[in-house]
Amino acid sequence: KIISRMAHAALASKSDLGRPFTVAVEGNVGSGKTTFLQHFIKNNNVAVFAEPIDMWRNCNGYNLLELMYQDPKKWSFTFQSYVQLTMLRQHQKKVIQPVKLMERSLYSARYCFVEKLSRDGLMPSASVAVIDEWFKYITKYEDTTVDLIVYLRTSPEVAYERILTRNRSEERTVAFEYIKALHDIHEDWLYHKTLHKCVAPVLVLNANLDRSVIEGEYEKYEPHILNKIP
Ligand code: DGT
Repeated sequence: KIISRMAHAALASKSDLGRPFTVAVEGNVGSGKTTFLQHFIKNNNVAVFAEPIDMWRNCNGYNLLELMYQDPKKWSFTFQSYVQLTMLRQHQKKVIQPVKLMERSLYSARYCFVEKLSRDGLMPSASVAVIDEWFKYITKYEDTTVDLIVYLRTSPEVAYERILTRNRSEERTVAFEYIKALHDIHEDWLYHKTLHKCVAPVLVLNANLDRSVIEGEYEKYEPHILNKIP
């Protein structure tokens, strides 16, 4: 019994030391997650994982992101299945740094994007059920722990303006109504906390600020983000 207790304690301390403080950066499409991540790239204590969008654009030669926007009824299940796999891989990546910063997570894929597709009737409930079974299995048996969510909070107008300016080819058909609805879902999940489970404490940042001042805002909250607040 004593040995088993010691083994248990050793395991517990290993996981305390071995798991990085994991931060998921969330926010609407166009909220500035990429700019936020760039701010931390030069920090040696932080492992930064950008969203696997290049993989979505080339899955064995198929641009799934484009297919999803072109014909969501036909392709959204395929796309979300692949998003779920690529996000799982991000969660699983081992790092040597004490802090792991991820752009989005398994959670926003399910709680924001699948949610929206489901509400719009673009993903049939049988497909949502299959995504959900995978989601439950993965989050039960894999370590997908998030310690902090940074919510880059924008107005839908600002997010939409940034999408128009960056002019990503797959997003040319995105309408303001879609961005507004996604905004409301993010708000209900991370701000009002009325939708789905909030898997970690949420740090809300004003991401409407202009690029020239936003760096200062990020610096102000850096100790929280890097788990330096006792
Ligand atoms: P940023 O830097 O805040 O402007 O970030 P974005 O807009 O580059 O990144 P994100 O994740 O908000 O959106 C990437 C594209 O993928 C966007 O067109 C929305 C689309 N998308 C559709 N379904 C999903 C999903 O389940 N997860 C993610 N992440 N993106 C999805």
